[in-house]
Amino acid sequence: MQSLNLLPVLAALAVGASAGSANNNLTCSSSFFSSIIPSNATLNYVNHVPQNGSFGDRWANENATALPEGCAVSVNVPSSNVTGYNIALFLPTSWNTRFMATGSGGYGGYTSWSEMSRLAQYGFAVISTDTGHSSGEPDGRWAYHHPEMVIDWAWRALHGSVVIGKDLTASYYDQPAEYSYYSGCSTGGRQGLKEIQAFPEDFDGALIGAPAWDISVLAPFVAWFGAQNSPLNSSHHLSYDLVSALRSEIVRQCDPQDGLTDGIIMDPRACDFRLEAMLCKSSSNSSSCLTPAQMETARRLISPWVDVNATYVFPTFPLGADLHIASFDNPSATGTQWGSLGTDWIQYWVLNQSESIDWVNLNYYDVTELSASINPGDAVAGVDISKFQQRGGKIIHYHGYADEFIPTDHSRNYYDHVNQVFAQSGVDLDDFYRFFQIPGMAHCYSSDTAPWYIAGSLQNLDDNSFGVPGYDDRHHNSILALLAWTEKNEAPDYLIPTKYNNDTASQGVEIQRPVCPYPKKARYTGGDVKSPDSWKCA
Ligand SMILES: *[C@@H]1O[C@H](CO)[C@@H](O)[C@H](O)[C@H]1NC(C)=O
Ligand SMILES: *[C@@H]1O[C@H](CO)[C@@H](O)[C@H](O)[C@H]1NC(C)=O
Ligand SMILES: *[C@@H]1O[C@H](CO)[C@@H](O)[C@H](O)[C@H]1NC(C)=O
Ligand SMILES: *[C@@H]1O[C@H](CO)[C@@H](O)[C@H](O)[C@H]1NC(C)=O
Ligand SMILES: *[C@@H]1O[C@H](CO)[C@@H](O)[C@H](O)[C@H]1NC(C)=O
Ligand SMILES: *[C@@H]1O[C@H](CO)[C@@H](O)[C@H](O)[C@H]1NC(C)=O
Ligand SMILES: *[C@@H]1O[C@H](CO)[C@@H](O)[C@H](O)[C@H]1NC(C)=O
Ligand SMILES: *[C@@H]1O[C@H](CO)[C@@H](O)[C@H](O)[C@H]1NC(C)=O
Ligand SMILES: *[C@@H]1O[C@H](CO)[C@@H](O)[C@H](O)[C@H]1NC(C)=O
Ligand SMILES: *[C@@H]1O[C@H](CO)[C@@H](O)[C@H](O)[C@H]1NC(C)=O
Ligand SMILES: [Ca+2]
Repeated sequence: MQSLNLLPVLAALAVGASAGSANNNLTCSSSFFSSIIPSNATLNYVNHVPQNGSFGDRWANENATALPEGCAVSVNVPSSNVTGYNIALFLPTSWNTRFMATGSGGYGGYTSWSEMSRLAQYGFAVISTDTGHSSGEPDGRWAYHHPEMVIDWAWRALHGSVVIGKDLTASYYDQPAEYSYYSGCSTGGRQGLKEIQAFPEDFDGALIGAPAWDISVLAPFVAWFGAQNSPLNSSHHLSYDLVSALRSEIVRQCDPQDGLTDGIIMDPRACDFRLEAMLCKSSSNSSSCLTPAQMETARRLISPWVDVNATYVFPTFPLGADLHIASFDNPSATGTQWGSLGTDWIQYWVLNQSESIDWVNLNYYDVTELSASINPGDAVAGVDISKFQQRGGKIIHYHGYADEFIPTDHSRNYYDHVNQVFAQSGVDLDDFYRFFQIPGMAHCYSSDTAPWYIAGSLQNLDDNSFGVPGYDDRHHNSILALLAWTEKNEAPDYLIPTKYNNDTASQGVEIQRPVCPYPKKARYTGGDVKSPDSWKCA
């Protein structure tokens, strides 16, 4: 007889205290799943996984460890006469009666088993899809002349996986999930918003990290950004080291402007940054100052992209973000591999050509307009999410305020657009949708100085700890915040990201500081700056 065994974190939250899988006859077998999958689908495998098990399949980017006991299932579903996608499903024996879907990153095609494990440990029945192809995240070549594959990546595979995944979950436990959730970051964030807008019945709550929601403009922007710093041999080019020096100067000037010199820029938009400080003088150290031609490049990198006839095209990265994506033509740069996010998109998704593009001299304005008008795969998440709101859905949306791949203002623009949609109907966004900017956090995770960890998508501590050790409550753990809001209408008035020493939970907490729902900001009220009690949202 299987015990009713909810995880302590859910019990502490008093969410679903009466819930739990009551079914003592779980059938983790191929014959069972063969009889319940869609008639056009194929069963890839069914595997029982023991407590603390490892698991992965051949579509996984990373294998899962620390899985609870459960059933790992995979199904291949044809999506057109030339395409199909794989669904990975994990059904924990000790089920919390909830369904959870997760997404992918970049143009990647893989099953996210490590992410699934982090979610399964709460007791969720969890799914992930390879989105119908196999590739790494910066690699967009597979889309060339494969419009049906692009549609699968854009939305079809995830939506189909959610619908089928919920059905299989209900059959397996002999009862439908009581709530359905989503957690994803980057492309995963876009996938979540796309679902909310196009299929509002799929989820009751969604945790959306740094979404690439308007990928049709974001992707050309990534190439445009690098082109501003090209070609390599031009007098206006900033070397990798000069890009580092620019960031150091930004941090030097902006950090104290929030009142505390603590290595964290609380509000990059409020910083009055004087680029002139970097101009080379006769006394300057030439390896960390800029010539007038380089000053112009630097100015472009830290300003929004404004093009012909003063048209605003795209926001830039917040002051204090790593700007090395502009060095993507530099073989020594860490950003190198990510440049293809922009150039592959233009070449293979928009222009559909086999010859490479002259990305340095491209007419970016025109190609971006073309990209937006084609909107490959209909991937862009629309801003009318009123059906989701009417169903009572909840959204917690967050974005690192030092994101180096997707400008934080891209999220803010989404939120502001949604606000405009609802302004006419008198709906207060705070009642169902809250947006948090996390100072110092890079793309989806990590910071050297700032608290960043909220157990969000792709967030993983160095010791693979699960949840927010020592602080598994709705104020510190964004998954629990989403459950509390959706199920008990306890809205998140703030979240408290944590930075553990060396990002290792067993080494203890280094700093915690609240982040506030936009447009509120965390204000220092006195006391230990590393304690969340010294701050309040205002
Ligand atoms: C358990 O499930 C199997 C397969 O669905 C079914 O054949 C069997 O009768 C069930 N046993 C009980 C005790 O419910
Ligand atoms: C879980 O498995 C790992 C190896 O994958 C092992 O190092 C660890 O000690 C195990 N944990 C428990 C609680 O059994
Ligand atoms: C996952 O584990 C399997 C079996 O141990 C192994 O063959 C495979 O390479 C692993 N996959 C990854 C992505 O590490
Ligand atoms: C296969 O079945 C699934 C589930 O019913 C459906 O979503 C999908 O469109 C079908 N595929 C094709 C190619 O018809
Ligand atoms: C696939 O279906 C489309 C119409 O939906 C048709 O034009 C095309 O020829 C078909 N391709 C194959 C390989 O059957
Ligand atoms: C930069 O390199 C290109 C191609 O290698 C060459 O045509 C051009 O003259 C060079 N420009 C400068 C300023 O050296
Ligand atoms: C010049 O700047 C570089 C890079 O910041 C630094 O490594 C070097 O020590 C500086 N040289 C002097 C003389 O200050
Ligand atoms: C810019 O403005 C001029 C003058 O109004 C107009 O002729 C031109 O078409 C505009 N260019 C674009 C790309 O919109
Ligand atoms: C490239 O192919 C896509 C998908 O077939 C199509 O929508 C788009 O219009 C094509 N691009 C151009 C420039 O023709
Ligand atoms: C990080 O770990 C190292 C060695 O394990 C230790 O010396 C150092 O104090 C730790 N850093 C912090 C901030 O605790
Ligand atoms: Ca500061």
